[in-house]
Amino acid sequence: MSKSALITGITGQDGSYLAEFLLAKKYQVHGLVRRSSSGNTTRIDHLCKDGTHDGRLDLHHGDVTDGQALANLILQIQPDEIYNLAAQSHVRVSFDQPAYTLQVVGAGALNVLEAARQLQETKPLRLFQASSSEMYGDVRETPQRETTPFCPQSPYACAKVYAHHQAINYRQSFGMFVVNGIMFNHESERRGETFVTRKITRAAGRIKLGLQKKLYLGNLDAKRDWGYAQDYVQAMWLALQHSVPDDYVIATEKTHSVRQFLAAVFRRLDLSWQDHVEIDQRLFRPSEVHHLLGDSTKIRQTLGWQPKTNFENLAAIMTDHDLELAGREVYGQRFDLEGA
Ligand code: NAP
Ligand code: F7E
Repeated sequence: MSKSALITGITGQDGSYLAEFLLAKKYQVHGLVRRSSSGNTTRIDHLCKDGTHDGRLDLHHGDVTDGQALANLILQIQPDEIYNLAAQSHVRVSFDQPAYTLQVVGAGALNVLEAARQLQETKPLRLFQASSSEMYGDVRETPQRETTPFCPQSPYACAKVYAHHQAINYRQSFGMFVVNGIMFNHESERRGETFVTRKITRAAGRIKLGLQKKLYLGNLDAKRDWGYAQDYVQAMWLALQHSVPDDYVIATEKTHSVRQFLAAVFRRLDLSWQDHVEIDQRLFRPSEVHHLLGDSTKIRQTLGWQPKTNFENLAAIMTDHDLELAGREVYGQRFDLEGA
């Protein structure tokens, strides 16, 4: 019998790749989708076409802040696995909407855990909680590993710390199979356009084709351990297939600055970033996380996971994708790098 999984946050970057990954493994996939007055399913629309995946994708309206409805849904669909990816995931925005971020990221995770606990009374299940390298914040050691103390620097990171500890608490108190994946930054051509990597690749493609002139950025000195989202959803799945639940750092073990990402992208398009980038003080954060670098020894040794996509390839994949997107704005059809 095939397994079933519920993905909260299925319309997001990771949720859409995870849905593809699980469908390819013949799972029955359930996705929680927020009601929206305009389309929020663009990343998964290709999975929803009639006849694809033998009807193994079911979407359900819901919201992780609505605990009762969420519990009803989980008891109804009885998933073997739950991936809690739902979040207000933008760190800068969390300073403007701290209480909302706490509701979704913190209380939302608690609602998922509590619903899973109710289901576990009649059926075993496994739960992945999307934890974040932002929890390390003002880092206490480098590289950061599972035992590194947290020092969060934003409302988002504080809420993730809460969810992380609740996940451990449910594992210890109720014997539940709950895994925290402490994921370092991971990007893709599906990354939201206000995160720095995608903001850069979108702008660079448009600048190359004369659609815009300037790109406004904040702190170029921040360093991140950047990986590719498709590699990270494989890690999520692997973590739930292991015999015991545990917490894992998921990272590439390489760090680069925003400036280095910027240079890689503009170089690929034969452009000079210095001609186009302006620093806007409004894009600096009230409190910055300066330098993140993960130590993923545990997941590499225990689960055999390793990332397949390095920093240069990530920048290239995103740059080429967004040049083509800009090309469609100009030509309304497929556009190749060769033609740029
Ligand atoms: P994302 O693209 O921002 O997607 C977030 C998803 O959560 C979207 O599907 C969004 O729905 C949904 N969502 C937001 N509020 C919700 C609510 N109240 N109820 C139900 N769903 C809600 O994020 P991502 O990059 O895929 O990240 C996935 C998870 O990993 C998040 O928990 C994030 O915090 C965490 N994480 C990400 C990274 C990273 O570098 N990407 C690193 C560490 C941890 P809409 O489409 O309707 O907005
Ligand atoms: O910022 C700097 C900014 O917003 C990266 C989320 O997925 O990863 C992500 O959080 C760095 C920061 O991602 C701009 O100050 C400069 O130092 O792309 P970001 P993030 O804050 O690292 C973690 C692991 C998560 O868990 C989160 O959910 O880039 N930066 N100039 C800028 N950042 C943005 N967004 N925009 C700028 O113009």
